[in-house]
Amino acid sequence: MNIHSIEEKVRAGGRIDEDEALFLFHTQDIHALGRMAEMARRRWNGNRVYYIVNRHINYSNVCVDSCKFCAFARKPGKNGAFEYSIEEMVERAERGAAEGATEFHIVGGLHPALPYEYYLDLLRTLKARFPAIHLKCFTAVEISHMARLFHRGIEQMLRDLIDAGLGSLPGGGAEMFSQRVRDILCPEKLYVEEWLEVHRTAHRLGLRSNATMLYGHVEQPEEIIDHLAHIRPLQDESGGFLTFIPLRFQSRNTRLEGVMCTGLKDLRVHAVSRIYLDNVPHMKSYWTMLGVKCAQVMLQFGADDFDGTVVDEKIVHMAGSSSPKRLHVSEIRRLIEEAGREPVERNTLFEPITRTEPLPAVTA
Ligand code: V47
Repeated sequence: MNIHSIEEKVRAGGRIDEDEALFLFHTQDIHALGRMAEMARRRWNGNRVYYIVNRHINYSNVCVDSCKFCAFARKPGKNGAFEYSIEEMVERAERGAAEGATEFHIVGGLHPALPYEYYLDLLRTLKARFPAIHLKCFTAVEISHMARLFHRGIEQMLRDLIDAGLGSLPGGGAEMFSQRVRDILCPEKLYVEEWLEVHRTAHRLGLRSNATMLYGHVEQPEEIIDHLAHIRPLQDESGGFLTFIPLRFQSRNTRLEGVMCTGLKDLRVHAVSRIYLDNVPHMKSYWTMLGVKCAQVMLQFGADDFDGTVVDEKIVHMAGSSSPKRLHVSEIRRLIEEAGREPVERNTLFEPITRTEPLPAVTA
C-alpha cells in the first residue's frame, strides 16, 4: 500500500477500506491527502459550498448524564441550570424568524422531568407560528431518553414527534463509537447500537439526519476510523444521512481541561472522513468549534458546508470556544469565496434558496 495507489483508487471513484484510511491518517503528505479529499468533495458538490441562515436554540441544559467532555450540562436545581418555557422558546425563535432563518436547530440535555407534552407542544407551537421554518430537533440520545422515559418504542416516539412538526434529526450525541473511549468519556451514554438504531428508524420513516464525531480528546487514529466504519454501512443501507460533521473537542470548563487538538489533526480528520465516507453527500466545516479561520481552511480539505449563522449556541461556548456567537451571511460568503468556491444558501435539505429580498437586519 502506498499513497499513490490510494490516490489512484480515489481518483477512479473507488472505495478505500479501513487500512487505507488509517494509512492516509498517518501520512505526512498532507497535500496529497487534501487533493484526494477535494476530489471526493468535488464529485458530490462541484464548486459549491453551502451555508444556511439558521438559529440554534437550546431548550435546557439539565441532564442526567455526566459526560466528561461536556461543559454545558447541569444537574437539576444546580447553579446555572436552565430550562426555557415554550413561550421563552417562541421568543427566541421569533428573533431568528425576524432575521430570515429557515431552520431552528433545537437540542438540550437529558432532562429527567420535562413532560411528554412539553416536547410535542414545543414542536406544534413552533410549527404553527413559523410554518415555513424547518425544525431540526433532538439528538438520537434525546430521542432514546424520551422513548425510555415515556415508555414508547423509538419508532412510536419518532412518529409522535414527526406528527407534531419534527423535520429532521441533527447529528449530535454520537461522540465516538469506540467502547474504550466511551468508558472514559461517557460511560452512562446510550450504546452505539442504539444511536445507530434511532437514525436507522428515522431514515425508514422518511426523515433525513446528520452524523457527528467528537474528536481531539483521548482517541487513537484507529478509533476515528472505527467511528467512520459504523456510519458508512448504515448509509449504504438507508441513504438517510445528509451531512457528516467532525466536531473538534473544546476542553475548557470540562473535566478534560487542557487537552489540546492540533491543526494537522483537524486537517487529517476532515480529509480522511471525506474520502472514506464516499456515500455521504456533504461534510460540514463547523466554524463554531474549529474557529472561523481553521473552518475556512477545511474548505480546501473536503468540506462543502459551512453550517450557518448559528447565533446563540451554548454547548461549545460554555466549553470555552473563542469563536463569535454568530456570523453574518456577508462574512460567510466572503470566507467561501476566498476559498475559491461558489457560496450557495441552502435549506436544511440542501435545496438552494434564492432570496428575492435582502436579508432583514440582525436584531440580537
Ligand atoms: O452531541 C459537547 C458535542 C454536540 C463538547 O447536525 C462538544 O447539523 C466539542 O451535534 N467540545 C452537539 N463538542 C453539536 C452538534 C451539531 C452541531 C452543529 C450542527 C449539527 C447538525 C450538529 O456537541 C454534542 C457533543 O458531541 N460536544 N461538548 C465540547 N466540549
